[in-house]
Amino acid sequence: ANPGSSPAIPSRAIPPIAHPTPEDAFGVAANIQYHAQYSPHFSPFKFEVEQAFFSTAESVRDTLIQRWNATYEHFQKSDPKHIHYISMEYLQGRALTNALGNLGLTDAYAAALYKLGYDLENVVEQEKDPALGNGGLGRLASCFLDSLATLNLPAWGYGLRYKYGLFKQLITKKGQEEYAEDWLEKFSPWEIVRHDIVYPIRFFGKVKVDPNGRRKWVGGEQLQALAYDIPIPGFKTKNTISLRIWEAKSPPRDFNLAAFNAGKHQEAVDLHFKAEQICAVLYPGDETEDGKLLRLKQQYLLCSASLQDILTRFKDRRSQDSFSWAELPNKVAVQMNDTHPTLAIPELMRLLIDEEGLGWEEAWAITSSTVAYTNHTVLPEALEKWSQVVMSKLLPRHVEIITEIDKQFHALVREIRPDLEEKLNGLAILDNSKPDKPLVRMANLCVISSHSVNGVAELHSDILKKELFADFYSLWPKKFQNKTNGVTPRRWLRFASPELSAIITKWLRTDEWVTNLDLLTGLRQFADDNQLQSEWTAAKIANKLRLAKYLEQVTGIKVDPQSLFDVQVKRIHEYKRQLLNILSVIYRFKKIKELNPEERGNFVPRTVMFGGKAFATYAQAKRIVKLVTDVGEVVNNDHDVSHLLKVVFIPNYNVSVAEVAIPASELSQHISTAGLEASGTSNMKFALNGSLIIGTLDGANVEIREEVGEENFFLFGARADEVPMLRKEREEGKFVPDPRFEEVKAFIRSGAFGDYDYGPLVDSLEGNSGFGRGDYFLVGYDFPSYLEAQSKVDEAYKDKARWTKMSILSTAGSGKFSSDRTISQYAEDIWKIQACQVP
Ligand code: B1H
Repeated sequence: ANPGSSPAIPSRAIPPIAHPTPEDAFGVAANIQYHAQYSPHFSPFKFEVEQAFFSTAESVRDTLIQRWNATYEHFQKSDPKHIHYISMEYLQGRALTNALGNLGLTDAYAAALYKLGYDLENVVEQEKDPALGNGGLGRLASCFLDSLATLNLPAWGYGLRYKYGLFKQLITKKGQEEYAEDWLEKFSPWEIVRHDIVYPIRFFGKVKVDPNGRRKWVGGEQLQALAYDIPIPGFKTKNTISLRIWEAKSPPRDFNLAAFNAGKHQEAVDLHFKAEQICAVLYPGDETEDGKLLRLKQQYLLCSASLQDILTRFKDRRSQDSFSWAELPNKVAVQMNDTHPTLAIPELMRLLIDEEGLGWEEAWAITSSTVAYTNHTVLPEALEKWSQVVMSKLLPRHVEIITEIDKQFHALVREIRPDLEEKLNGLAILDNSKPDKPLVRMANLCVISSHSVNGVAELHSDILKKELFADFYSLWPKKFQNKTNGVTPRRWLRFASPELSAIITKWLRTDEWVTNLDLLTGLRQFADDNQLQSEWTAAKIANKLRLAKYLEQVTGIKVDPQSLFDVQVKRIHEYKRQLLNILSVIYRFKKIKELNPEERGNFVPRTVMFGGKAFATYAQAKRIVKLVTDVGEVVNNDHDVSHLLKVVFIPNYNVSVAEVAIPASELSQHISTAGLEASGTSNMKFALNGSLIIGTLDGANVEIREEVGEENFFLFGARADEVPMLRKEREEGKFVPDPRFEEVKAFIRSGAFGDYDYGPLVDSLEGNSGFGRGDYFLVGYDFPSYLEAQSKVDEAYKDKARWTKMSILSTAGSGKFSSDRTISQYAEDIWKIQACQVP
């Protein structure tokens, strides 16, 4: 038997047994009790809330397993083309609420738990948030899986089973501190280990030529990839797909018993430890370049295991006599989530040529019509470039293949576009411009080898065509596409804000919007209706109270639920400009201080919330976190100001925190330097939840503004096409800073926020040139227009009816930003796959 045989066609099958989850509360309660007793994880008769969570999850899992098996059995029979989404990151968030909601079992389980003495709300809080991603890119992958399942598309997600996800962030007097996030501390009830799905993985070694002239990679270190599957249920459909995550394991024979018995304990466990290290931690970079060999090993493990799995299943589904590899692109699509899984390209070539015996031409035709690439950033420091020396050692055969692809690319350009020949140095995969440090450019490999290259918002895709990949675009214009990101309306509206969802359903007279988000436009006609407005405000207040309670729990800070809730949550990065936000908060603080008590009465009270993690070695980002907390310390304890302004840093921002913060927000900040945020996806979640955006014309903001209406969007700042000119003017010493900007910087330098040295942070906003100096991200240039936009926010908030109308219109205009729309477009334009619904 094939080592990776699909579970759907075992040679000795067990008959499926009846559905074990009766759908009434008594039956559900009995099923939960059954698991507490017979799938125990704690001492007998213990049924604390933690055991209640695990038993509830296991009970729900019974239903998921049944649907899951039915789904892949159905796919197996129908043999449709499948999409395989390969991503180094997933930010799944908690699964219980989502699973119950998608299955339509929330009420039954809430009632059952009540009978057993628990509130569903408290039980779901027990679940650890698996944070196997850094930010937007990982969360996008998870939203995509939700949509793939809901749209009944034949799909697999592939990722890695990191033992430790993104670090846990603590905010202390020192600023951000990082701690290991052990999501598997006890275990995850959602992952199912597939002991029969194991593939060999090789590192290092060398390439040997056999007597027939065939090249083969041999020797080196060998280990194994073991599959764990996580069920992804669709909403109101039986279809349930898999997120398959790989764990690195040493081959069993490598536990050296002889050495162990001879007393060499260390030697014996070394190999185990070495293998386990590979998936120990999520690479903690977000748009930074770091942590070399281990990261490359992770990337290769993911690509090799996933492709071996994909090819094994493809072979299983073909009949012996009509088998043809040429069929692969008609049955298999592979999407690479950024360049992190680029090794899928040479690995597919290697498997086809070295293992299956295909010729180069045939393998190339198959590979390049199977793989597609999504670019998520234009930041130069995030464009992956690997050392050829390192890669040749770890993956010698792959470097041979990459070199051949590069050679053929050169020949092609010389043949069809001789005018581009002088640009070949920049377009090539292998960068040999620095002889002592030759590099492999992963993005170029992706563009050259993929049949489709897409950006994640219209502006970003335009920048790819006009700037980053302009010459490639001139070579292959049809390859380039846009697929504006989206978010799942299930998790981000239906479940995160049940109050608002109920109101929407009531006014639209249907809950179809949950799977057809364009229906939200139906709210527009009621935007002025007093009744809807008062219901809308009440729902918002309920969400604000929930967040206020949470903030008090985790920070001890009490906030005024009547104040304007202003939120900026995302990774901390200079280009995202949390600094612009906090500078304007400082300005606001100073102005309030200068007012007399009567004038203060006119001031709109605000609670300004920040959240997000800074890369552990990104000093400037950590200074920003520290500044926000220091400003909070001063502002929140100032008796003249604290009733009008509070500044809160929400610690450990993650999916679960987002689910509380976003529905409570009234204003949200998406204020990156134009041209640098590829899309953003939280902007979509906020708009969907009726939170107005203050933002620049960047990423998906551009499209959100078009959809919600420009009168419902607080726009400011330079446009992307102005940025290069502005930087140049600055270098020429032509920039004249606004006095208010100078005032705020001087105030920080004066030590108003304690004795921490903010010099390097303020310095970065001054001078005339250079990265990190000379205000590369144009905070100073955008500051005045930002303040002006903030004044408009205050004015608008004073008129409650106007604000509520804008909020309703924001939700009403958010239909485009469903990941269902995004995934339908990928399915049709790139993957050429069709729905295959379980009857
Ligand atoms: C995005 C990344 C990213 N773009 C490198 N690029 C990483 C790059 O670990 N690394 O090395 C990790 C992540 N992440 C984000 O993708 C964009 O900044 C957002 O604008 C976009 O919305 C999101 C999803 O497309």
